[in-house]
Amino acid sequence: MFNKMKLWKTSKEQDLQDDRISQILAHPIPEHVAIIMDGNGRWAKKRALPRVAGHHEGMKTVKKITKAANKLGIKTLTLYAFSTENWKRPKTEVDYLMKLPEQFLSSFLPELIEENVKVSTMGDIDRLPASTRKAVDHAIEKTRNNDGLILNFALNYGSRSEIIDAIKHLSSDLKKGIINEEDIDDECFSNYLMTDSLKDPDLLIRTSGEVRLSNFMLWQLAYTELYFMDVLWPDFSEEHLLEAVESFQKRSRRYGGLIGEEIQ
Ligand code: V07
Repeated sequence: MFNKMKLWKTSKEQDLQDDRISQILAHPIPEHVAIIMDGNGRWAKKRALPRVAGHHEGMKTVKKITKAANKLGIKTLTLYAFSTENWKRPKTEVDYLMKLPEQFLSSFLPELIEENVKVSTMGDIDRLPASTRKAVDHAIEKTRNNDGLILNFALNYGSRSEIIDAIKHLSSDLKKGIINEEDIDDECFSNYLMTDSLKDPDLLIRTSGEVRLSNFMLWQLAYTELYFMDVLWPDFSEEHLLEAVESFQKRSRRYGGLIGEEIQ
């Protein structure tokens, strides 16, 4: 129990962590890491707290992991913050979730600007409450020219509807003669998705022990390394991120030259 509650590291522990990071930095880092941040409700339940307390703690973890990802030189961090399915939750919980982007940004935007982080979103954000949209649009605008870590929030996102929208848009472009049937291939189709400007994730992490994709980036995850962890999202720490990145590095070393050939 005491160990769990420890909030700081001794200088020896810090040195060990720094060595571990140096080792990691000596090998290829996944450029795009996507995370399904699961287990917030369960974290709260274990403590007899309301579910929203878990979401709030989860938001604090987002800040911590953004800093850690930036430190590692990860180029894009995509976080599944709100799915199209999440509207089915009780109204009080949805209302609380919709306030989290504002809360997060009111305390953290100056640091994001300072750290050269660029905020972006994917999903239908027009359906979010006006105040949430306003805060998110403001953050996107303020970080527009930053060229460091891309912090990409999936908000009101669902992968199947993303694919259907892409097909509708593509078939309309076909009818208009903007593209020809012969032009349609993986790359062409990818340009119609919400991730058109991003490379596909190299590593997907899902916390909380569920081994499912839950309608998240189905097209983009075709060749991604998947890493499922038992830890609940509010308990997810920099060490857990390092563990996932180390596992990614071991797997890519093992496949060696095969990536892009037989294995895929
Ligand atoms: C949300 C906290 C993390 C765990 C998962 C669910 C709850 C950060 C944001 C956010 C979104 C956009 C933005 C800045 C911050 C957020 C929602 C939920 C809806 F520009 N955390 N977080 N948004 N949770």
